[in-house]
Amino acid sequence: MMRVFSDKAGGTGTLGKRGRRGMALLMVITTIAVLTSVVVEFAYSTHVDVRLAANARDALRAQYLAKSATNFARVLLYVQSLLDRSVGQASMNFRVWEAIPVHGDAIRGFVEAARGEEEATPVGSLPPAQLSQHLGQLVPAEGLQPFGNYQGTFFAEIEDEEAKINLNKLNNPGLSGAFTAQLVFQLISDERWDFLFEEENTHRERVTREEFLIRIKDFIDENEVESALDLTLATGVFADTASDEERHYVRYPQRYRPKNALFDSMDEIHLVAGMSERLAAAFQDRFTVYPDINSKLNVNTRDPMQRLTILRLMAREPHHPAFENLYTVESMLRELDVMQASMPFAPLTPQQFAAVLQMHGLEARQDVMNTEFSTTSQTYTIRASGQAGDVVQTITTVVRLDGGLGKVLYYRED
Ligand SMILES: [Ca+2]
Repeated sequence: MMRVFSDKAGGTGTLGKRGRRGMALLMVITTIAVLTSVVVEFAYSTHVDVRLAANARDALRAQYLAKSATNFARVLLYVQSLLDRSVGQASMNFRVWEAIPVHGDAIRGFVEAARGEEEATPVGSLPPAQLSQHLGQLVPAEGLQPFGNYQGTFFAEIEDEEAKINLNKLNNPGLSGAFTAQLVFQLISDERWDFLFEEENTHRERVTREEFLIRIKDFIDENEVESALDLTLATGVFADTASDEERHYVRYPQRYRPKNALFDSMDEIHLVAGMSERLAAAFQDRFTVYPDINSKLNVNTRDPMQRLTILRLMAREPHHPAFENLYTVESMLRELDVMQASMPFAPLTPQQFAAVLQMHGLEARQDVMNTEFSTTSQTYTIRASGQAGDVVQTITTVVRLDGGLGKVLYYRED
C-alpha cells in the first residue's frame, strides 16, 4: 500500500513526505472510527442480550411467584371448605379467605417468625446452590435457599363466584330460572346503564334490556327458536316463539351459530348476538357462569348495587316506592354494613337481609329465602400476581371445591 501511495506521491517532490504522513494519519483515524463503531455495536448488543436474559429470568421468577400465590389461595379455600362442612356450629361460620391475605411479605414474615429471628437470612446472602453431579441425583442440601427466601413478591385476590349472578341458570325452566332472570333484569335496569342500551355496538346493533336477556338465554338453550320474555310469571318466564334465533348471527361477517349449550367461560359472553364490549365490561364482575347450575346465590357480596338487588328481589314488592327513595335505600345499605362490621368475617345471612327489609316496613318472600339464597360457596376465582424486578405475571384460576384442593374450571396466564 505504501508503494502505491509513494508512487503517486513520487512526482510531488518535497510535498511527498508530508502527503504520505497525512495519508497514514487519515488511515489511522478511519480505522479507529470503524473499530469504535464495531466495539460500540458489540457492547450495545451485549447489553441488550444481558437485559433480555435478566428479563427472561425475572419473567420466570414472576411466573412461579404467581403460581405460589395461586397455591396459597387454594390451600386457604380448602381450609374454608373444611369450615363450611362443619356448619351447624354457628361459631364455625367464618370467611377465612377474607380474613387472611395472600401476600408474599406477610407470608415471609410469618415464615421468618416461625424459624426464629437468629436464623433469618437476608435474601441473596447465600452462595448459589450446587447442581447435582448426575441427572436424576438429589441436589445437595447445603447452599440451598431456605423456605421463604426468594426475590420478588406475590399476592392473590380471591373472589366468590357464587355471590355473582349465574347466567347459566337462565336455562333453568323452574322457579330458579325465573328468579335469575328477575335478578339480571333488576341489576341491568338501573338508569345509570341507560347509555349501554342506547349506543350501537361494532356491528351497528342495539339491544333493549329485554333483548339482552333473551339473547343470552337463546345462546345457551338447546332449541333454535327465539324466546319471548314475561318477567311477571313465577316460573317459565321464557316462552318459545316461531322465529329463528340464528337470524341474529347469520349477518355477521364471520358467521357462527349460537352455542346451544351452557357457557364454559365468561369469555364466551362476547359471542352472544348484540353484545358490545362496553356492555360485557359493565357487568362482567357481577355475572358468572362457573358455579354449579343448582347452586344458590350467596348473599355475601360487598357490592352495594348487588346488595340492593338482593334486597329488592327478596322483598314481596320489588317495585315498592321505598326502593326509589334514596334515603331509605342508603339506610338499608348502612344497616347491612353495621351488621357486617359487628362480625367482620362471619357471613351475612338471608335472614339478616329480611330483617333489614322489615326494619323499613317491607315484607320478605319466604319462598325464595332458603331455596335461592345461601351463605356458603364452592366456586371461587383466584387472581394471582407475581412480581420480580420490573416484570409482573398474573394468573387467573377458577376453582370449584370438591373436598380437596378443588377442580380447576378456568386457567389463564397473562
Ligand atoms: Ca338456542
